[in-house]
Amino acid sequence: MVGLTAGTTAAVPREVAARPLAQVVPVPAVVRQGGAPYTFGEGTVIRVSPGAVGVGRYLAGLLRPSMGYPLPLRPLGRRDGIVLALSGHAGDLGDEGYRLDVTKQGVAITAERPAGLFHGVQTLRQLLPAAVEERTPQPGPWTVSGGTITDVPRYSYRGAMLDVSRHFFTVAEVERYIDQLALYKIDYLHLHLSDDQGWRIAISSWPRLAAYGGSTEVGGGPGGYYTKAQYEQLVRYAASRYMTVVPEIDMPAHTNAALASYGPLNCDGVAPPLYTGTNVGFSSLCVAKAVTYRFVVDVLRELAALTPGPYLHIGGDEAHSTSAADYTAFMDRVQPLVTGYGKTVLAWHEITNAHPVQGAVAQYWGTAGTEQGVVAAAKAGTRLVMSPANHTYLDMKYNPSTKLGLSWAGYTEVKDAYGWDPATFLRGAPASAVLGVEAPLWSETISTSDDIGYMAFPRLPAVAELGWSPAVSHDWDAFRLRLAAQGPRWDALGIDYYRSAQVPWP
Ligand code: TNX
Repeated sequence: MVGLTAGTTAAVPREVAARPLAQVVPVPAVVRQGGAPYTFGEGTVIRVSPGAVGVGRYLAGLLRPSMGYPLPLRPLGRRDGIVLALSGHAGDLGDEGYRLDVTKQGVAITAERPAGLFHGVQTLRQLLPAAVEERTPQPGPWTVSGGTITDVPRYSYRGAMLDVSRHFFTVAEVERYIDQLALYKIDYLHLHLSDDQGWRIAISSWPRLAAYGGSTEVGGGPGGYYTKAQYEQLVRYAASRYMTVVPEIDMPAHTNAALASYGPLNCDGVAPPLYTGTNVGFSSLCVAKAVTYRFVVDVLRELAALTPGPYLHIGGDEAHSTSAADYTAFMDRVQPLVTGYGKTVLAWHEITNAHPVQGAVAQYWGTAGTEQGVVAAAKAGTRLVMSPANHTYLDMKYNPSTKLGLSWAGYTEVKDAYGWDPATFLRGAPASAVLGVEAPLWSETISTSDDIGYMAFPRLPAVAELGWSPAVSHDWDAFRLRLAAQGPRWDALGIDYYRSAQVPWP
């Protein structure tokens, strides 16, 4: 169905037939292929309900440069062209589901909420030829197969994490990743804002955190940090893609950048030097000192005020330099501060060694799936975001010759990223405890947008599909074919993806 057409100079092969409606990642829940296809033209309009203007503008912005059509926005009326309609009543589609109907007259996307329309638009985008992603006029034709898709997510939390601490990423670089994630219906962006190597968010009451603690990164580069205005810009940009930012301040370990910025935070009162290496587990806040909690209160208060989303992530991982008693005391004292600011506690799964507060969410990053403390906490009501490192860690090397990345959790090919079930991975934990999945990208070895693209693609779409598509649709042989069809799209988007030999790229 994809063929090279003589005379096409574009790098993207011209597609000569409309693709099947199921050739989408994540695969939709229900697909009924049939009936006449729709072909965009000079006269195609985008009809929107009043609540769908934003999504309509976004769709027009995606399609106009490559199609070269005016695609004006119009109010709902005749059901021709592209229709983005909010149903206005609660039903089976929920907060994020959508229905997409393709007939000879047009493409109608219906949802209960704008987020559902937005996800439907991503499906429509993937049903169009890859050349639609180019930013200059392309030949077309722009045809979508006839039929109906009804689609709802398996999990409400489908996250991606970017570590902006080990290497700093600019607002533009993060926004670029947000756009790439949106294509796969990711709805949470977890920003790892602090670690030993850098503090990346301005805190007014403790200004040296960013000004000094943010002044370097792994390898000794200049680092950087987000001003409050820049962070708010990221939050807004993510929201425009129906994505919620989850900010993380990692505590009590992974805190060298803070400890270097303020001597009094150290038990001996002496600030250590900034750190630009890649070891973990050597730093700890001073659990016994009162100033530690003044610091935590100020940081969480300012971060909560900047963050409209429900979660504050407080880290809690790899506290190898904090005694078990201190760890428990610290986590138990800090969690109520988070809830006191009206936020839900999210933390790495070691929090289950302390006492997770009511409503807390533990992010599981183990590899074995047998950690009994986490299982017990899940049985007692702690909810789980699943990020098993040997399946979802986008910083793991694909194979021994991958230039970027680490390998402590094993080499992770795309088949490994796809080959697990979030509901059963942690054996003995109730499936109902699982809130969703997340693919973290740690950045010890990652420093550019190209690096992000290479490590995230094609594995991020694999994890995204586990988070969105129904468990019964899980099928590696079908997935790899759908994934293969994404390759030309990534080429058009300028994503330097890993051309895994496991995938039959066109
Ligand atoms: C473990 S997983 C870490 C990070 C590292 C990562 C590298 C977790 C919660 N902590 O500090 O960056 O491994 O893969």
